[in-house]
Amino acid sequence: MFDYYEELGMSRIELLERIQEKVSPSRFQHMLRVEKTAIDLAKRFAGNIYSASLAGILHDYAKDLSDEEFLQLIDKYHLDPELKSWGNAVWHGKVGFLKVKEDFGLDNNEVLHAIQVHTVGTEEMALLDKILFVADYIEPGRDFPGVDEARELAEESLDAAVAFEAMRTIEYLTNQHQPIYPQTLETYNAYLPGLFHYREKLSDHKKSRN
Ligand code: DGI
Ligand code: FE
Ligand code: FE
Repeated sequence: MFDYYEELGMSRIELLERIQEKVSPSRFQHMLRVEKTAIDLAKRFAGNIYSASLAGILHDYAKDLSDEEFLQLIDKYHLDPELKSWGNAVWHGKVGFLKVKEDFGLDNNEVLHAIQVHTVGTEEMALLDKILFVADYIEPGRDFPGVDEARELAEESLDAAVAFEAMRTIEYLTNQHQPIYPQTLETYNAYLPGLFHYREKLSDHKKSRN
């Protein structure tokens, strides 16, 4: 773990204290687990460990803001007013990354972008975007049907894991009769071939062993 974050000009202890002031204890523990998982994925897929740490520890920083605060921030940051028709699930990433930027003076676009798209993904995800998106889904505290399959996919293929997560999220949201943010569908469409490709490779591999 890092003792000091140069870009923030603060120690890890100070950073953790600042985060704890803003989120519930259980949310804070989740953010620590996502950080650890993101670092593991960065090691596995040759990503930047420092960025994985920062993105992981900060990704849900805005999660406990009130709806009223988000609506004000959308105006303050001059974001598309259409965003106002969504809710916390979409806002804490799509608006929250700018709150991280403001509160910490963070200027690292790689990290900020990963936070921006950590819930809904996007068509063309950078390595760190995929690492955070998947780490958030598979961190060890998660327990829902399909999480073990997601963990297995993430051992081998980040693209396949991104597609699987987008697919399961869409299934879940439609079952709950919830609206799907269009960017979530774009992520699914863009990464689905990655899941097919991975599964074909896997079945070829099994055939060649038989
Ligand atoms: O913030 P976390 O709970 O750690 O995880 P997250 O940022 O991936 O958010 C997950 C929640 O967001 C989950 O309740 C489903 C919801 N969500 C994800 N994509 C969409 C969405 N909600 C709506 N309405 N539309 C989406 O496209
Ligand atoms: Fe989140
Ligand atoms: Fe999260």
